[in-house]
Amino acid sequence: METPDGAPILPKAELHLHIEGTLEPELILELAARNGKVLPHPTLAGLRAQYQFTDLQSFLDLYYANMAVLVTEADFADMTRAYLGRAREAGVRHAEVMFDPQAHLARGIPLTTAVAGISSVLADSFDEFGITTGLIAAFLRDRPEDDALDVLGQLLAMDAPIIGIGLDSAEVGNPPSKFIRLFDRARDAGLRLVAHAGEEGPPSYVWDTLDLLGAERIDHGIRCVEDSRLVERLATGQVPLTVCPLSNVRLRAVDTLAAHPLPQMLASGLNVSINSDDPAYFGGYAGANFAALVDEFGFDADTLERLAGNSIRSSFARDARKEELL
Ligand code: ES4
Ligand code: ZN
Repeated sequence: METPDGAPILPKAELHLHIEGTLEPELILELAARNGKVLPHPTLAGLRAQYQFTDLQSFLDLYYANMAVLVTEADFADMTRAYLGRAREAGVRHAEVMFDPQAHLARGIPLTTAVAGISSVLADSFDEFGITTGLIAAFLRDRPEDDALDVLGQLLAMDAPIIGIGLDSAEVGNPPSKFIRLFDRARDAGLRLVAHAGEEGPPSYVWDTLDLLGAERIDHGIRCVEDSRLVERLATGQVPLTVCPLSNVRLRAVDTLAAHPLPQMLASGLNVSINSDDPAYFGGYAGANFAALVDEFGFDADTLERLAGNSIRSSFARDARKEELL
C-alpha cells in the first residue's frame, strides 16, 4: 500500500485509541435517528461546529454528550466496524482499543451491551480487516476509585474479553495516587496496565503512574520533557509513550504542531509511537497523524520506520504477531 504521494504505508499498531472517539458526526446523526434521540445540534453542520476545543475538558464535554446515541449492541458494533475499516486504510495491523465502561453505565446502558457490541466485532477483526485486536477497559479518573473497583469487579465477574485496564478523562486534580488499589486489583487479575499521564498533568503524574500504579505504558506523556530526570528514566527503561500529535494540537496541550516536543523526545531516545486518540474529533486517523508529522518535521523513512516499529514492539500482541509485523 502507498500514500497518495507514493510513500509506502508502514504496518503499524495503534495503542492509544478511544473507540467512543471514533464516532464520526455522520454516524452520530444516523444512530440518533435509529434510536429516536434528539440531539442538541441535530444537523451535520451544527454538530461539526461544536468541534472546537480550548482544553481537554471542553472536548470531554462533547465526547460524553455524543455517546448518548450509543444504545444497542448493534450501535457499539457499527462504531467498532467503522473504526477498523479506517484504521486498515492507514496501515494499522494491530489495535488495542480502549472503551469507557463507566460512561455507558452512568447512562443506564448495561455493561454487557457495550462489551458484547464492541468485542463481537473485535473477535472477527483479523478475518474481516487483517487487524489483530485487544480491548482495554479505561477508567474515569474524575470519578471515585470505589466506582472503578466496582466496575472492574463486574467486568471480571462477567469474564469480559479485556486484556488490560487504562485510566483516562480529566487528568489535573485526579492524580495516579487515587487509583493504587484499582491497579493492584487489575494486576492481580493478570491484566495489562496502561494509563494516561502527562497530557495536561505535570511530570510528577508520570513518575507516580510508573512507581505507584506500575503502568507498563504511558498514554501521551508529552510533559515528561519538562523533567530531565524523568526523560532519563523513560529512556533507560524504554517505557512506551503513546503520543497523539493531532490530539495535542486540538486540545491545546501544545500551541502548534511545530511546537510539539516529539522531535525532542525522539532525540532523547524515548520509545514513542504515533496514535490517533479520538480520530473523529481531532482531525484524523493514524494516516493523518503521520502525514501531519511528515509535513511539519520532514521525518525521513528511518524515523517513520522507527515510529511504526516502536508501536509494534510496545504492543501487547503475541511475539509471533510482532515478528510478522516488524
Ligand atoms: C481522552 Cl485525549 C483524552 N484524554 C483523556 N481522556 C480521554 N478520553 C477520551 N479521550
Ligand atoms: Zn487518550
